[in-house]
Amino acid sequence: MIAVLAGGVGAARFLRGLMLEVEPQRITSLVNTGDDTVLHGLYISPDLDTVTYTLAGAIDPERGWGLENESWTAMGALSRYASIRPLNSHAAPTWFNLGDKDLATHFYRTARLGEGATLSQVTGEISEAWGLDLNLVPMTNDSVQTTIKLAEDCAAGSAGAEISFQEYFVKHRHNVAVSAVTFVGSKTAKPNGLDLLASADSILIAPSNPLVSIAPIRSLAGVDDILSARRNSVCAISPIVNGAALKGPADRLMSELGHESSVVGVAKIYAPICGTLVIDNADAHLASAVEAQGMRCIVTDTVMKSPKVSAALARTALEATR
Ligand code: FO1
Repeated sequence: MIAVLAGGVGAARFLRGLMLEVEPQRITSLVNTGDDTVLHGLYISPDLDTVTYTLAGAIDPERGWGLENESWTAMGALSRYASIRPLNSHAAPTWFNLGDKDLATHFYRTARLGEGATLSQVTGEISEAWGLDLNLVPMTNDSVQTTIKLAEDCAAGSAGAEISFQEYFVKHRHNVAVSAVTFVGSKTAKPNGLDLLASADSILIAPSNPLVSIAPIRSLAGVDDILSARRNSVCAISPIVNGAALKGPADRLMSELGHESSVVGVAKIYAPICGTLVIDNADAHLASAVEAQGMRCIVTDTVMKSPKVSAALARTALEATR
């Protein structure tokens, strides 16, 4: 079995490549749920949705989230209520966009959770409905909320405030200074997939944000212990290329939270739990600095412009764990 620790877009593209290399039934991906949110009473699981829609070939390729050929009639109709809601009400939020077809996923997930199903069960059902053969597993069935503390000098008018990940990412377009990230609930949440991590032939860490996509999974009890004990079977792909994130705020967050925004910064974060770091050709000159962190370093093309590049990257990562 192959275990993959995953966030959103980068992980989805990586998994698409991995599925070209090995039978999907052999892959189990533990997906971050720290980004999950409840809006309009609907339980939304953005990373699980992004992975599911991408692997089903239904993701909107431009946005990298939500469904292609989407319509937005329900969101448009919501603005009628957003304009009259009382000042202290949070009803009818229009800053988080839910497409008409996408709503069906959140309706189904919410209804099934309401019937007492676990998030794992519902995730399996949604995955089956989209025809996926790999095993998608939420990192936990319990509530873990990635919470962002805004810096004191933050320009957003809410300096020092603690906000949800989606408020940070979508409402503020991750364009605000951050002083801390916490995973509320992670100490008591029961992790999924510990047995799998203990027994998998290979454990791959997808090119996802180390601080807000992979760190929530690592924050769960026992996960880092298993990974560090199995370090030689763990291979990560750096989401930072040439000092920058290909998508999202990983580079900015790394700097703001005291890490070097480079493959060396990524190596320092992963060195205790991971034997090999795969970095892009653009960072070849930093390979020895990565190895100085006590990791093996592999240099290759990590920019997943096509399924072919993703597949080659997945093959490289797999070979590193053998
Ligand atoms: N990302 C945005 O930038 N804007 C949105 O309005 C938005 C809506 C949305 C709805 C459902 C869903 O599953 C994902 C959605 N995302 C949106 C993406 C998502 O919030 C982020 O990409 C992840 O949380 C970061 O991994």
